[in-house]
Amino acid sequence: MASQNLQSVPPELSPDEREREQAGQAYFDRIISEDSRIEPRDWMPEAYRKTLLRQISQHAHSEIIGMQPEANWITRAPSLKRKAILMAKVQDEAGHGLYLYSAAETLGQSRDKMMDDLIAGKARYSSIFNYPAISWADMGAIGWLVDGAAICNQVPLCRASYGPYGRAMVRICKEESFHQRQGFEILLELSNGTEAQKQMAQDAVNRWYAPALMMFGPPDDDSPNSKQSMAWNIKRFSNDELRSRFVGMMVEQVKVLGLTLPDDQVRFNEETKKWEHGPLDWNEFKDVLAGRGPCNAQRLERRREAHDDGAWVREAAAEYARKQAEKEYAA
Ligand code: FAQ
Repeated sequence: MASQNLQSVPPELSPDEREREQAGQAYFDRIISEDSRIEPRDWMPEAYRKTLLRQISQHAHSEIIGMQPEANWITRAPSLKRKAILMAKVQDEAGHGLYLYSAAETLGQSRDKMMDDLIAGKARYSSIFNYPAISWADMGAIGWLVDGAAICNQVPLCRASYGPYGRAMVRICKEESFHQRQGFEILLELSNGTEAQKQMAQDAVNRWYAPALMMFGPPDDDSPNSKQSMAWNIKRFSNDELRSRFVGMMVEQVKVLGLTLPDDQVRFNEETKKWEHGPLDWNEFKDVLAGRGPCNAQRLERRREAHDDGAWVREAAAEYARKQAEKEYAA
């Protein structure tokens, strides 16, 4: 692999530049083969930088857009305690977005550019956030299933080969674990409540289950990025592998909830030692990615409004920074 990469060094470079590129590539290959970390100032192949930027910026956008389905319920939380918890959770998601935008910035992309791409509808964010949250039980299902899937996908990313990404993921995963527990607890309380409350919890699980499984991305044979991302130690497991682990976790937890998964084909395959699930509607997934999900337009519109509403904050912060710099210069 290393020799293939060396051959890809552009021939038009001067001999000095070529030598530097080759030394950089050799260093990069050694770090990856030792399962160690690449840091922002290290030489890295352009394709590695672009892959990271793609994944980290999409991830950051997901956290920010992902605030919307739950923020929608803050004013309708059933008690003051629930309201305080939900507000804290939504704020945590904003924090995750900020750590991730900062990690992406170390790859040479400005946050403004990333935000512009999101608002212009050019950037991806997780498919899951294009589904509506229509009852209070959805707060439970989002915490349990969506944060649960996020943890399953993101714990291995704590070992991602790019230092700033892996380190950001450590803190994010700790907070996501708390989020999952609070979602589980909402569902547990509803499930142990009246028949109507239990039904509301089951309905939420029924609606969020398949979209949560699709969060892991397309099946392995339809995942163009996985192979290279795994060779670079960015992703550690394939999309299907993680999806199967997630199903295995949920199948046990749902029993404690006294609810069921809306999938009668879940089973542990003794031969492959993997959990299997029923078919997923990948056409629906493609539609959501193409902008035709139930809430795509609404999510982007809300993001644009929030961006416009925040213009005065950005202007004030820039002005404050300018005045501080002026003071320092004068001192
Ligand atoms: N949604 O070749 P692959 C959260 C795209 S955070 C939309 O398999 P890759 C916390 C993919 O980008 C949730 N697009 O791609 C929270 C690629 O398109 P591109 C976000 C998707 O990168 C909870 C194309 O399909 N988590 O939930 C999706 O190797 C509650 C081909 O796919 C992360 O971002 C999808 N589900 O694997 C917040 C984790 N799946 O870019 C608020 C980090 C695939 O070539 C409330 N990311 N695509 O145009 C990853 O682990 C990976 O990027 C995957 C996709 C696994 C998502």
